[in-house]
Amino acid sequence: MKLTSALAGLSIVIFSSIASASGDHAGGHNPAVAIGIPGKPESVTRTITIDMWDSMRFTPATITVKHNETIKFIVRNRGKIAHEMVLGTEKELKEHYEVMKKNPGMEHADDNMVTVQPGKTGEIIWHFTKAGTVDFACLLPGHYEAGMKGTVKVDAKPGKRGSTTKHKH
Ligand SMILES: [Cu+2]
Repeated sequence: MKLTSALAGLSIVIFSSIASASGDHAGGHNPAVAIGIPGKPESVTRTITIDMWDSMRFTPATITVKHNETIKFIVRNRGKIAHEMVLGTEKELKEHYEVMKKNPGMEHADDNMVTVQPGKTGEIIWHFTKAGTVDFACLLPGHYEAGMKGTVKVDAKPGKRGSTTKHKH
């Protein structure tokens, strides 16, 4: 009983430290987030389909987009077990993965991630506001370690804008 509540307390502490570290995990739309911001359906400039496999791979695992593009990712689970796609910096993904390993039954959902059951399809709409590299991974226990990860290269050359999304600096 005491142990359980201590553990619950501990995971809350871990969670809040991640929330403040990433600035976005709690579901806030922090415009300063390094990887971009949630995209609006009406601003989508391109759709990219990504397959997830039980071999712990995404295909394609390397994607190139243009700065300011809003991408709709159609995320298909082609395997027999659940997978997920989570966008983040490598640091955020690693931290989040450690939390997931300690809390295997943890349910989580946010604009930068989607969990997809076998044979199903999910989607993420993401606006890439900064040039550079955005990582993505499946953070289910064992999957990330097995190499279930990929990268989005965000080209510095601006893409065509959807409707303008203002972000403060
Ligand atoms: Cu997976």
